[in-house]
Amino acid sequence: MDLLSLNCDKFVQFALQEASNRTNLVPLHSQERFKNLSTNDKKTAVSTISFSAPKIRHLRSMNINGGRTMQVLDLCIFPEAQFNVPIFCANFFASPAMSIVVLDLNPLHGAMTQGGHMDGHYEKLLPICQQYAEFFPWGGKITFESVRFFSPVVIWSKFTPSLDRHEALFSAFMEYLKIWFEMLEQSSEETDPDSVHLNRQAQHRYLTWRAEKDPGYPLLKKLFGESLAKDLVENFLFDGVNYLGSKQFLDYFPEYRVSDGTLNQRRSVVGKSFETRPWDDRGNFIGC
Ligand code: BLA
Repeated sequence: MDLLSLNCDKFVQFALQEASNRTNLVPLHSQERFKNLSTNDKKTAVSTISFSAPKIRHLRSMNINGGRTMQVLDLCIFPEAQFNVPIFCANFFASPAMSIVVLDLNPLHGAMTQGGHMDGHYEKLLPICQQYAEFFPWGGKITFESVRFFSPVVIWSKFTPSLDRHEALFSAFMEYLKIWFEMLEQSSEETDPDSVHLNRQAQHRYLTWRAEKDPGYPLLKKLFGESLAKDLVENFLFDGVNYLGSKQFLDYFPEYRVSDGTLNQRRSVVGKSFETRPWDDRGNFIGC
C-alpha cells in the first residue's frame, strides 16, 4: 500500500491503545473545540484528538484525509516539563507528487552534537533506525533548522508516492512509540526548578519554531483560512506556544531578524543543509 492510502486511523488507534495500556488519558478541552473542522474545499476530512495524562502534557494528532489528493498525519506527544524526555514526532505527508516521512523522538535539548542524548533508549533505536533505512533512505537536502531539532535516530525520507511503504511505516511507528513510552516510564521527575525551567523553555522554543515555520502552515491556511489555521497552530498543534514561555520567535532565533526589525519570512536562513544523514551509525554527529 502506498502512502496515499495512509490509514491514519490505524496509527492513531495504536497510539491511543498503547497510551491507554500504560497510563490514564484525559481528553483535553481542545479536542472538543477542534472536533468538527470544515475545510474550504468541503471535500477534505479532518480529524483530531487531544489528551493529557500523568507525565504527558499533550498528546495530539491531526489527520487530513483528502483521498488520493492528500493524506497528512501529524501526531506529537509532549511530556510535562518535569521530565527530560524527547517529543514524540510522527509527521507524514503524501500527495500524488511526493511522500514525506519524519519519525523521531525529537530531543528536548538538541542533538547536533551527541552530548548526553545518546542514552540507552536511543542506543536501542539506532539499529532499528538502520534497519528501516532500506525502506526510508535519507530524504535528501534538509535544512540546518530542521536537523537541529532531530535526533540521531530520525527517519527523514522523501519518496515517490507509488512505493509500497505503508506497513514498514506502521511497524517503525509502533517501535518508536513503544520506546518513547519506555523512556517516559523510566524517567524520574526533575525537582530542581532550574532544570524544569530549562525543559519547559526547550519545549517552548520547539513550539515557537514549528508554530511559525512549519512547512504545513501554508497548506493549513489554504484549507482552513488564515484565522482558523492560526488558531489551530497556536491552540491545538503547538498548544503551549502562547503560555509555556514569554520569549518571542526573534528572541530564540535572532538570525531571522531583518534590517527593519521584522521577521524574515523564509523557512531557512542559516543556509547550511544536509544531503546525507549527518550522524554516523553510532549516532555521532558528523555534519559539521
Ligand atoms: C514538508 N515537513 C516537510 C518537510 C519536513 C517536514 C522535514 C520537508 C522538508 C522541508 O520542506 O523543510 C516536517 N520538519 C518537519 C518536522 C520537523 C521539521 C516534523 O523540522 C520537526 C522539527 N505537514 C504537516 C501538515 C501539513 C504538512 C499538518 O505537518 C499540511 C497540512 C504538509 N509538509 C507538508 C508539505 C510539505 C511538507 C505540503 C512540502 C513543503 C514544500 O515542499 O514546500
